Amino acid sequence: MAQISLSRRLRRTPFSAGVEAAGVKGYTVYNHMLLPTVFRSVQEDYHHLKEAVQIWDVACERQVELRGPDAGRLMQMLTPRDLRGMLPGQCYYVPIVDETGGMLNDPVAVKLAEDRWWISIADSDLLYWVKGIAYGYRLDVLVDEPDISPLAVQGPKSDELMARVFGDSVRDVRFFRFGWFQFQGRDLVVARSGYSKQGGFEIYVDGEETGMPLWNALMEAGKDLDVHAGCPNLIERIESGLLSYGNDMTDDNTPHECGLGRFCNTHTAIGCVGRDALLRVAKEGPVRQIRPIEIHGDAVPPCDRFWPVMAGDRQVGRVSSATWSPDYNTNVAIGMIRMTHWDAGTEVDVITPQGVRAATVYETFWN
Ligand code: THG
Repeated sequence: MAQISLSRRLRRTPFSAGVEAAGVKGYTVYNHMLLPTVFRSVQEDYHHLKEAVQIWDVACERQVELRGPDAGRLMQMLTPRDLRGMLPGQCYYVPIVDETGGMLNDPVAVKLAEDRWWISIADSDLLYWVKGIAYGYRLDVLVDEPDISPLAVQGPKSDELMARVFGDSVRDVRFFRFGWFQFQGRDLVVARSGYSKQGGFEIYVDGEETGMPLWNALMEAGKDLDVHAGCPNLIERIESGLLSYGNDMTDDNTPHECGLGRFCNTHTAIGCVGRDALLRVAKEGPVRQIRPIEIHGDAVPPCDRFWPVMAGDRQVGRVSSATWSPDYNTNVAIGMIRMTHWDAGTEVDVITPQGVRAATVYETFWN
């Protein structure tokens, strides 16, 4: 296999030295930055994530910062989720849509103060869209990418490890809330969130200097908890139905097609630039939607292009992510399925690179 050539354009992170020392075996590129994908093996990493605690370099979850009197107004222009009830200290998962209602990103919004927000982005260059809106509407707000690098602590033993480094009060942080916690005299945002359903935290590390000291402190404090370097795990995230922007959805999809309707309040999200378009499509409802799909038979190969989903000789959807699940002893997948075949229990065929496989469509994910 050819290698990806490294250069300054493919950004390292404050934790890259620790990731390398831990023996990282694979990377992907996310927001023009290195994101580890495997340490021991994807399956070993998966079992360990469900049993112990892992430290994840997710610095590639870059922040788009909004700062100024119009920050809240700008944030509401970006998303159909109603933000009026959101308080400083809260995080919201927010679909971001363009003027056609197409998904531009699916970040976590972090409300630091009325006039200061972070948008913790998935893999698309959202900064330019946000700057364009701010400039075009002459808003009184600064938009930039600060030097903030999230470090995730994920797994069932996260609370114990975090309490050892940040004190017992970190246990009181509720899901999708954050607090300010000190490490070596610096105040850091610590949220209970993360890209797994095994529980855990995300530490928003400010600048480069604290990166390795924090990494090392967590590794040291968690020795008897079997702490290990980890990363977002393909198997766990498919079982959990955590979507991957650019893989499972693009700007061709509305939030409703992505199953993110529960994060939309399009009627009351006044100011959202995609509101009219979404009100139009939401009236009819989507005609295709994200679904969990079980692909029967042996382990499937990596899914690096759409796999057609067929009903006889008619295409009724596509698979965008798939992998073998050791815990469920079958192949788990995420796909976009037409409404005629999206009911739970519908039998379909998936055209994989290794041939046609029988598959079953479901409505709820595994984890
Ligand atoms: N954390 C932070 N930034 C991120 C991610 C993250 N940026 C990139 C990427 N992940 C954005 N995508 C997601 C997708 C799912 C979730 C968070 C970010 C998520 N979803 C839960 C769910 O769907 O069950 C909870 C949503 C809720 O109840 O509000 O956590 O992981 N900082």
